Amino acid sequence: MPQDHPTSLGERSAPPSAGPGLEMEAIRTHCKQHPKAREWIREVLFFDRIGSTNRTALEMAGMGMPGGVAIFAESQTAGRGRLGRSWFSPEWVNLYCSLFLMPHQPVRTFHLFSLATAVALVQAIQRVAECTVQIKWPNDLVMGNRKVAGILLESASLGGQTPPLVVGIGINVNVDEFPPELQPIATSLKIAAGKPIDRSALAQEMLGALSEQYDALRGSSRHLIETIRPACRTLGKKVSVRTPRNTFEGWADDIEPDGALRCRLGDGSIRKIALADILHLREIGEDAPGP
Ligand code: BT5
Repeated sequence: MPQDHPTSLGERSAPPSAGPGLEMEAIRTHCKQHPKAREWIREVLFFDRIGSTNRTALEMAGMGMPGGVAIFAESQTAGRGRLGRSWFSPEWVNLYCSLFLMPHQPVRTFHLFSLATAVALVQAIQRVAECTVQIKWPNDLVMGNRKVAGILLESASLGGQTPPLVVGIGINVNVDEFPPELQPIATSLKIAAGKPIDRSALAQEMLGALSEQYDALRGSSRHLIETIRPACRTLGKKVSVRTPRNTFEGWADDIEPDGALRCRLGDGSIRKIALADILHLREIGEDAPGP
């Protein structure tokens, strides 16, 4: 059994002086009472320390457990980002959460959950921290040029059954300091707002907003794409894009109904980058020239 097997769930030590722990009952109650959250999340689990909330969520899926679970941890020892990168996860100050879902939607639409998550986080952060964050397509939330949150979608093959979807969310809420390599590129809501942010309130708002956005995905993606456009910092920027096949530069023009980024190249041709294909996107930082 892995050390952070779900049977140990709910056992938490008293929080240290770093700050109060997440208010488990308040978050669970909010989920039960929220009209959409109670459809999407039937159980909320808490750990003091875990390897990776995403890893545990995938293990639960692999064991055949039913989806609809939100897993929170106060710290992660092996928090992960995309493509084998790591996620800095200091204890008791931030939010680390994974949702283990079994969406009754075609697998090809799973990537839209990444954009829906980004929109929900923008809304929740705006409401609780009163800070404006922007989306850097496809999975970063930024303030200025600094990253404040990241999203990691993972899935697994369960032999013929509908695959599970794990949505991992890391938000730098009240962390004051970063390791040297992150100092130039990361920030937290507390640093931006100049005051500590109520993590439990943010967790509640986040679960409600996520459920509403996921619910809206059952219809068309039109509303999601319309919502994301004004919040997406990448649009209108010159970008350098790396995919498994090539690297190129172009202007980020728009987001397609399937979530792909539409880029206009120097020769006027259009290239669409699917959410599944993006390895790296760097904004070159010029505004798009007029038509
Ligand atoms: C992401 O990856 O941005 C997705 C991060 C998802 C983290 C959550 S926490 C809960 C759940 N459980 C997990 O194990 N993971 C998820 P990516 O786009 O690959 O960005 C990773 C890069 O961001 C790293 O290579 C660093 O440069 C930078 N980074 C690492 N930790 C950071 C932090 N706390 N804040 C800002 N930037 C960070």
